[in-house]
Amino acid sequence: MAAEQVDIAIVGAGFAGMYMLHRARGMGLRAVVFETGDGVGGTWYWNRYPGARCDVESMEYSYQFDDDLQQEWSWSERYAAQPEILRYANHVADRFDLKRDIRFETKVTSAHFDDADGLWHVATEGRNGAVDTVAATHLVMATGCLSSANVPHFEGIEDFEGDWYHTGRWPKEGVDFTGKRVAVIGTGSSAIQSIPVIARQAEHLTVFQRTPNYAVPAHNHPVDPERETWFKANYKELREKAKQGRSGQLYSVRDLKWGSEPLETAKAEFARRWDLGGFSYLGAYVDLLVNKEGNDVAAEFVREKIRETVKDPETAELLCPTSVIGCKRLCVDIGYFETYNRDNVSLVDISKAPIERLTKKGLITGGKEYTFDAIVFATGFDAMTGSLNRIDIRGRNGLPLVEKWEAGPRTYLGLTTVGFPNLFLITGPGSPSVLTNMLPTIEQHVDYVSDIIEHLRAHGQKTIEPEQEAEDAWVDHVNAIAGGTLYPSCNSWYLGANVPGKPRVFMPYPGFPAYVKKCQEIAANGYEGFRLG
Ligand code: NA7
Repeated sequence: MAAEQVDIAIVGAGFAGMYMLHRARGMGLRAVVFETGDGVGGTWYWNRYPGARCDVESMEYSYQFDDDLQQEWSWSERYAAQPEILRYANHVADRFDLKRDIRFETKVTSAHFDDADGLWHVATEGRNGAVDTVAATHLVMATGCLSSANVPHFEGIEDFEGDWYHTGRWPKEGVDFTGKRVAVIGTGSSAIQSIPVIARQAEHLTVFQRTPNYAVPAHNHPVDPERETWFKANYKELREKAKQGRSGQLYSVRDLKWGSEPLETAKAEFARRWDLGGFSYLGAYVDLLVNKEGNDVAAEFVREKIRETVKDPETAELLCPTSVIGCKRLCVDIGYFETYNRDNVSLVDISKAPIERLTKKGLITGGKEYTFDAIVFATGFDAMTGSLNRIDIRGRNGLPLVEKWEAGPRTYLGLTTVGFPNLFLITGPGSPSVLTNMLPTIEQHVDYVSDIIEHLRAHGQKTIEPEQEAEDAWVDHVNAIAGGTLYPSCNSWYLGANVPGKPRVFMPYPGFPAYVKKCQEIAANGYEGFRLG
């Protein structure tokens, strides 16, 4: 029997996959979405750990493609918690009747481009191991930037008799830590969000820290109804304004360079922004991720706050990061540093003595065994390329994507890659993606892909892929821009430095909103840099 054929196969039913499906239907195309989970939501489906919350303000972290949708939905808090975001994802899926074209519990195992028929042949594994294939003209990878859990290969993990969890694969039914001795490994954003919540439940919580992280307060609160009304009345203008911002968000980034004000004024500005809460802290000066001197002052301000908050001076010092602030994504916390003042919380520095192995009862570091009932790996993700590389994707002449990307991802605009016709990466490496508010960035990419597909159809063309020269130039450009910043100075997941053996390449493009302008220019010039066939 001939394989089912569709116009677009979409991998992933998070915010990107859902919107792509909606747009595809709007163009009258036959589209199908494959999703490993049994529901929509992507990142917000998997990351159910206690305290999981978005670090972008909820009034901005939503779709804007449909005004009725944004008018009817109400967020309850300044920063929405995971269950509310998941409810929103389901609301959107139901409102636009998306689920009927989403194949849940269906994992894409391979996607091969066939030069002979010009189609993508997508193999899937569904419920009870049922295998299937679908042929598609276009393949859209809406697989998310932080979807592929990074569980370190600790020796002895199979010996551990307690329970262990990864924050990015949290059990749906939740976990009750009451009366338990719990370990959290990692101090990234997921740990910083979950530690205060787990500490309130557990009998004792031990945090194993390899690198301390900067966190600024969320000052979270219920959404003020008056502000909501104002926001909704002005949504159009506010969304437009946000698109002009460095990260696609409304918080103010002053058009002032470090050094343009006296030091005391600068410190007062950091204090003001600390009181506002959230990412606006790094908007005090436009060049804080370029100017080391300014960055040092911004960083020291946070360290002072940590020393003021954490009563035990030794613990406080261990919690003080020394790297560039903002080099790793800034964390937005609710009571994180205060948690270390609790009697049932202790911090173990593993920067010099890594975890040697897991044991039946716990783990060993620095020659000492620590025993636990449960271990939480808050160890992050194989970001941006992990979920693509875990699928056997092959382009022209059977070239595997992992092989092409052996020394790091190579794309044109973070959207397409030479040798893989009609393959589109939503918020892929080489696009601003994780350095921005993901929802508008997703919409921009999906709209762009939709325009490309319409263009192809209108011109009777079947395939699109970048020119080698355009891709090389884009990769060089991304590297040059990132190289001119302080981003490459630390071991962040932006660089792939958190996954042993992963090539060290700065993956997101620090250039929003210029990126959008560039995309528009390319389209206006008849998709310059692309080969249409
Ligand atoms: P992150 O930010 O990658 O944090 C992972 C943490 O786990 C970080 O502190 C790591 O230390 C630590 N880690 C990773 N591997 C190990 C091993 N083998 N031993 C000890 N510690 C380890 O992931 P998150 O999930 O917290 O956040 C990801 C993003 O989600 C975040 O930026 C927000 O955008 C939302 P390291 O710093 O590498 O020394």
